[in-house]
Amino acid sequence: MWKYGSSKQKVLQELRKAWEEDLHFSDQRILGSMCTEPLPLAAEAHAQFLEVNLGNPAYYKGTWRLEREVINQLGEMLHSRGGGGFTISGGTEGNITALWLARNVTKKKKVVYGENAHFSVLKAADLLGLKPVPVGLDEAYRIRVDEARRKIDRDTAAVVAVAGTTELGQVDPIGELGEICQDRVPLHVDAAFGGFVLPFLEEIGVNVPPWDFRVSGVSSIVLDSHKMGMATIPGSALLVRQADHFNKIAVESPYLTSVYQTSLLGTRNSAGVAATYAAMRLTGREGYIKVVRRCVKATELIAKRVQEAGLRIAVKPLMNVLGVMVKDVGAVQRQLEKHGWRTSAARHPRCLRIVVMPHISPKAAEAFSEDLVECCRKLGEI
Ligand code: 0PR
Repeated sequence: MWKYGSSKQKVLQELRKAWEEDLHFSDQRILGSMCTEPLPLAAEAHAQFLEVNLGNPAYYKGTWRLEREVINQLGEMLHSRGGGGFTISGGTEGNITALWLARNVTKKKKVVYGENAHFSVLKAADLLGLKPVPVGLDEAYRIRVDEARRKIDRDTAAVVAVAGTTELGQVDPIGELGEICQDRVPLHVDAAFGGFVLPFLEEIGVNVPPWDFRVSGVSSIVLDSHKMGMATIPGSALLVRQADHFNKIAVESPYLTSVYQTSLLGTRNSAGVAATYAAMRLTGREGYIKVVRRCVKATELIAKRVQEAGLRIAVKPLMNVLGVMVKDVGAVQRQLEKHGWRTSAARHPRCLRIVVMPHISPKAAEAFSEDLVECCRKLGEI
């Protein structure tokens, strides 16, 4: 493959072929992904900053300023007062870094998390040598506070709660967990998905349970701009209440323009930072409110249609993730795929998982619910 170079035209043809084999959000058929089509301006910004490496910040003062502005804006949105943070590649890096910090600050050995947590928490535990301590879920698939209270002990390095669970978009009882953890154990909030949804739901007047830095026990929050932020992949941020904690993961980086590096990654994605900045500046709070409102409305429409047809939903959706209870999830997914729809499956509870991202128009949501009901009828689910 590599012996001789090819013509530009040939390479472009090969790329085109691969692109055509992929699915595309713009076809409005994907309801099984937490990502979406990035805003065109975000894509433009991404392309403009391809060579930048924030791992060597003094070379890139402009991009570094964009990063600071993104972090400050997000900090304000999450009611952080004087904390710190930096941009990262996604929820996985955020969860790993937050638990790395917690382990080094506390020097303890266990991580307590709900069975609704994203699997990246298990990756982090494995990498960091932390013992995973899972906690069961309540009837709404949120972490059980009483069980968590019992399982948090003097060896606990961190508790992980989720604001916008991957499977159902639920928010753990973070207010109550915060009271338990306060001044005792770091409480990390995984808002990879919910971070760009919950602040705007709150502004619409939805009763959102407390989850951000207003809960005084919360030590860190991760939120992804490459999900509901409509920026490019990889886009995310880790915010912490106490910036000096970063010293606990600092490594000397003598040949770079910074003396210490406190990020997991060395060469750091920076195009995603410019894209996040562009998406946030262009959209603004009002814009995100509109997007969130539209996605939640479409989710509610699907929930209504399937319930009218006699199907049960896992739990009333708070955000744009919906679980539909069917006996044979795989069979329903395969049938939907024949109509071109891509969905996914959840485990807690076992159900069809539908994520209604900004690329799904109200019309597409309507068409999807009709096909879903029809497929379920055909398969004897209703
Ligand atoms: N935390 C939560 C709550 C998440 O939902 C996710 C990803 C992560 C952490 C990890 O984030 P990164 O994947 O950015 O590191 N949730 C989705 C999932 O695993 C990600 C996804 C996105 C899946 C697009 C499929 C897809 O097409 O289900």
